[in-house]
Amino acid sequence: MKRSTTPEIEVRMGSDSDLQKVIPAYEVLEEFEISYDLSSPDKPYGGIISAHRTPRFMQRTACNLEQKKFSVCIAAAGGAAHLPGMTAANTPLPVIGIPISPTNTDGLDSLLSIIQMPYGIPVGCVGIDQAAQAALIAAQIISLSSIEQRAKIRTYRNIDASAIQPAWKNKIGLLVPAGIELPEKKYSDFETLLSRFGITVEKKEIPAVNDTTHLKTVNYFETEGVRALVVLNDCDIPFVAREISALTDLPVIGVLLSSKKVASAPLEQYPLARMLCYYEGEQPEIQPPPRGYPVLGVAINGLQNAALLAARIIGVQDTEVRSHVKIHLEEIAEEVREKNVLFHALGWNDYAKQMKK
Ligand code: RP5
Repeated sequence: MKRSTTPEIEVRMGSDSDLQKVIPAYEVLEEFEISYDLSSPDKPYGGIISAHRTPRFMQRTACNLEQKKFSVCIAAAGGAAHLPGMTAANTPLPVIGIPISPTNTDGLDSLLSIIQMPYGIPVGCVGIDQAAQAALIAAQIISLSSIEQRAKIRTYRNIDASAIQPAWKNKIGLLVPAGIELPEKKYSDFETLLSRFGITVEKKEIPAVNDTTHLKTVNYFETEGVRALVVLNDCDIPFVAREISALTDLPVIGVLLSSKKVASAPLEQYPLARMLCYYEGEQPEIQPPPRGYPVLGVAINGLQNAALLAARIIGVQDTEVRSHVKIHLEEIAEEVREKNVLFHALGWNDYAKQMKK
């Protein structure tokens, strides 16, 4: 284990019963010699931290992650998996959630608890039990400014390592597969939100099914120096983000758009689960590459949180963007406080009436 007084990644899990499933994350971090956690006996960071059973410890350590110079937090939890979300609520760092499948469910409860975050507090969620993917994306995020480290990751993931461009623009790429409708208003809200963090976005349409255009588009964005890709998916084509993630070491954020309710289904047919993980029986062209699919999923229709997650990712290297993330967190807290003042001033009845207007 690589120890350092300023580790880069914190790995927290809700219970020691999660440990077996988290081990692949440690293995990937060690493979890339990335230091994690702080094991001082009085003030440890990382390890077993429960959002429910040790709420104050969870909150104190989450609040101090930035000051302790961590760059990314990986948080694993199962069942009513609140650890990633509550950690993200207390830090401006990107938080990657690993939904753990508890022994008596298939993990859909954990996935939904982690991914369905409300506006304002993004968590990037990997597939159920996909701990290695979480560590890979964490490695990708902290390596964006190091050509050497990026080459190492790309070689490990079987991606051409000779074609690395220094990713150094406050810009992201948005990939819209054919057949997925992105209303103009949603796009302009996304663009406006990103602009508050000093981040620009370029939109490109791509075919829904993988062909050479996918690689060309990814190469274009890599050359352009973007620092993350946001890829849209829908219930019929929930795997585009995964396909894109197989082509690049840029962090890929997957958003599932749906105008209808996403009906519950067996795990292997549930679009959110499929967006993040390969299931047996899918079309042969989407076989998992040797190192899987490092995709960070956000809530259904969570385009705004995708923007906020991208801002947190860019904020790892850019202190100005990080400051904007902190200001934004304060603003959304203030909005809730103001609503509560009005709620008490009007009473529940009139408050409900003015909400309908
Ligand atoms: C969650 O509850 C943990 O992350 C774990 O997955 C689950 C069960 O915890 P134990 O009862 O096994 O400690 O908070």
